[in-house]
Amino acid sequence: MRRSLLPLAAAVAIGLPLAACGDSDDGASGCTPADANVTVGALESLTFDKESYEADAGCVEFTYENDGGTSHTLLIKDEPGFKLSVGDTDTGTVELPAGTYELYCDVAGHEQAGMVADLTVR
Ligand SMILES: [Cu+2]
Repeated sequence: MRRSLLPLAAAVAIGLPLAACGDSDDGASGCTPADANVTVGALESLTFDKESYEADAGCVEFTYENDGGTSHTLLIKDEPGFKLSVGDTDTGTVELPAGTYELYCDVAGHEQAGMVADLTVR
């Protein structure tokens, strides 16, 4: 009897963390964007599609689009709760007060190659 319960326990143990991970990924910061959507493109030349981006203060939704076949990430310096990864496209929200921020890709070597951009939040 004991033995037959083990596979079920294992499935539950494996299944729950996966579900929790998916949930936290969807609602990364939990804020609901007004209509401040910033679209950032990752180019095969290891740069973003612009040198600077702008957003309205508050809950900012980012759409990250990959133009090539190399995997990229999108992070905001000093905002450790926010990270997007592509792939193809990814979206996420983050609460940002007015200020100046720096966007970057943390794939090894990409920031040094030029995957950095300014973000001005007004
Ligand atoms: Cu990159």
